[in-house]
Amino acid sequence: MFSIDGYQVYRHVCPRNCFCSCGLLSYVRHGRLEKVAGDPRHGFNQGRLCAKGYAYVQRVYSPERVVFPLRQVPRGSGNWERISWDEALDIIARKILEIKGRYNSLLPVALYAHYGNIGLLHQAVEGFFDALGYISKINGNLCWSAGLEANLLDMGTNCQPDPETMAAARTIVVWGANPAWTALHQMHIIEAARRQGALIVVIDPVLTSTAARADVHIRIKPGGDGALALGVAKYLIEQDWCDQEFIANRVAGWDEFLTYLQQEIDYEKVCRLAGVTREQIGLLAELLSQRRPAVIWKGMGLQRYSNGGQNVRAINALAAITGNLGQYGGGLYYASLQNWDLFNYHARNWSPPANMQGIPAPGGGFTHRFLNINRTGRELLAAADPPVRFLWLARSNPFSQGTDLALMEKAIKDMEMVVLVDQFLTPTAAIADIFLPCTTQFEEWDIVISYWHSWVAINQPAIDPVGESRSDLRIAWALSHRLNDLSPGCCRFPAGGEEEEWVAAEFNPRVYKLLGIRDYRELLAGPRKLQILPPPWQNGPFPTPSGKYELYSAQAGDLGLPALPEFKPPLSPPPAYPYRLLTPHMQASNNSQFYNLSWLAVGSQEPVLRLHPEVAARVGLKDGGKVRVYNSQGEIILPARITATVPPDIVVCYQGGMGKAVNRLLGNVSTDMGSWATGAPAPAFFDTFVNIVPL
Ligand SMILES: Nc1nc2c(c(=O)[nH]1)N[C@H]1C(S)=C(S)[C@@H](COP(=O)(O)OP(=O)(O)OC[C@H]3O[C@@H](n4cnc5c(=O)[nH]c(N)nc54)[C@H](O)[C@@H]3O)O[C@H]1N2
Ligand SMILES: Nc1nc2c(c(=O)[nH]1)N[C@H]1C(S)=C(S)[C@@H](COP(=O)(O)OP(=O)(O)OC[C@H]3O[C@@H](n4cnc5c(=O)[nH]c(N)nc54)[C@H](O)[C@@H]3O)O[C@H]1N2
Ligand SMILES: [Mo]
Repeated sequence: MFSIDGYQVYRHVCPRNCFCSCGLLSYVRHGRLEKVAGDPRHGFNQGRLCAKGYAYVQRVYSPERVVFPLRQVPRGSGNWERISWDEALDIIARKILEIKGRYNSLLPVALYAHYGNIGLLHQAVEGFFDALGYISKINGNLCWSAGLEANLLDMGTNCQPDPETMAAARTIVVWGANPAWTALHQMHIIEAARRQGALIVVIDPVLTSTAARADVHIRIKPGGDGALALGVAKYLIEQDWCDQEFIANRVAGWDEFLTYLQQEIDYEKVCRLAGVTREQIGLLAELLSQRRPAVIWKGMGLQRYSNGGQNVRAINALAAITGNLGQYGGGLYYASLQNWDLFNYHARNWSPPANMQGIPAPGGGFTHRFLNINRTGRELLAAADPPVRFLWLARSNPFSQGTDLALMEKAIKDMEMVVLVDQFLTPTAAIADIFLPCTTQFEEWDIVISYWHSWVAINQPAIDPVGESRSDLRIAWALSHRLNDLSPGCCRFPAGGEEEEWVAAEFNPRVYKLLGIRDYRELLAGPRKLQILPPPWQNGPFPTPSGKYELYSAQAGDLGLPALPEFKPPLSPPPAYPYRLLTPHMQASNNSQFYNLSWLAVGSQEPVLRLHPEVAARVGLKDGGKVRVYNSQGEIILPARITATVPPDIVVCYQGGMGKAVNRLLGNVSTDMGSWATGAPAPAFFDTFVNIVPL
């Protein structure tokens, strides 16, 4: 904390699920947060913020923010009444214990925790339930599983070069990402590279803000990326543009890959499947091999398909065979989990009391019952002996963000108690009995580790909790306290403590060394960067079974996947639903968050259906006219926005709009990969088809 112009200024870090994990400064006067700015000492955001960051002030004091525990009677009625924390915790603890006694098991208790806050101390939610016993856990995630698994198969790890070194690239291929909206501060680095002569290629079916800033926009057919990548690989080989030394020393499966390309890939097929031209194939091959170092950034949009993992593997192959892997200024980007692995996870790592039983674990002992997040509804319904009777939701808003919603609603009808910890009455709140209000990052201690860059920043509370809100950690302590009062020894999670000590407990000597500090409190003077050198894959073996980059992966074969990055087409539209519906991430929101803030009124909160002028003419729609969007899952009504930025066979509705869950239209098609890396595949969100009629 320091003082300036009559303000007390505190350091924070944005805990949203976002590439940037920005350093923040809060300006506080008379105990009130008055403004938020970027932390100039944070090397990634360098004092800048996105609009959402500045709008935090409005979010903290929003009249819609819930700051007292509430009970809804009956569920779904909107009839919420204020209750005390003591009452709320007592009701919940008694219910958990009663269920445990009735079933002689905690498996009827389920946890759905996602990425609404990625701070390490928020993992106390998982820690608390692990300390209680073996429960039913919604497993996997809605986000990046297919891409993570593809990278693991090819390279054995999910790490990437320092994104600041992208500034030294001569070619940057942004493949299925929209950083102008979703990774704002990386855009500054891309622009810096461009000023020094880098060429920027964007591969996206939509003319996005990122594509509009590029030198080349390749308007790929959705899910056709693998075909394009394999066409480029074939061209590279024909031109003798591959890095033969890298291939000879560092790559496994080259011969099998060559045979596959020769036998299965021809340019005509590639052009048809990917919707590209031969010139575009040639240009991409030339840039990646002749204009190095070249970066390929695989976005998460690209892998939200039933063939998403395979497509990521085909793209990875291009970076390997052109020798861009491990080259300073080049390489592959997706996510950097090497930094996540460094910390202690003190808040998360707790184990149940002795003698607890659960699902028999393969190696002996017991484990949780895991339910696939992409099929939450049907897996909750199918869970029997014992059934699921209690659900705790934290950091998650499945009725806006998830899939399989009609069945999830049905499954919840049979539950005896649903508890939601959040800040707002989200669409998910409708199915909750008890709402527990949580604090924001201005009201709690925390530490956030980026999955993109290597800056580490701390979060120091600047204001008292608003109303009676409590952090996820404090809620876990208090519930453990109440449970242990009622049934001594039933939960091993601590019943109280100091948040700051829990921050300290996440650090270890290795992290301190990499940060160049001796104590976490030094972070209060400014964020630090983990010094992880050299860039990944420059030297040494890949942590794969062969020690090489695996074009041919026997592990993939063992998982029932093709061993090579073969192209498998995505789903095609059935006759009744001729339009593919894309629902990517929005500029002015973070998933379902921020939609309710008027400060972000950039004309984007209200979801609209974007469609091509030809489609509008075909169905007889005017700009702004209401359109019914439907399929066998359900329907929603949206205003139409007519725009040639989307192709004629695709309609686009950016995800996450409060109250108008476009996800009602999503079925439960899965990505091809994800179970091995994260426990479950992710939803293939973009393999969704609809029809539209004007109203
Ligand atoms: N159609 C479609 N759907 C998608 C996607 C898509 O591309 N298209 N993308 C998917 C992806 S990539 C993701 S990551 C998911 C995101 O899905 P979620 O992680 O569920 O979404 P969020 O809206 O980020 O956060 C959920 C809730 O966490 C709450 N929250 C914030 N801070 C805290 C806290 O400190 N404690 C607690 N307990 N709660 C807090 C927020 O208020 C919010 O209501 O959505 C997925 N859904
Ligand atoms: N402002 C903002 N920032 C965010 C988020 C947010 O909601 N809002 N969410 C955060 C989270 S949780 C995530 S996972 C990331 C996601 O951020 P991104 O990685 O950018 O992913 P998406 O927004 O899902 O999709 C990116 C692009 O992929 C394109 N696309 C769709 N299908 C295909 C295809 O078949 N091939 C190709 N090549 N492109 C395709 C879409 O048109 C879209 O422009 O952003 C994070 N940052
Ligand atoms: Mo995500």
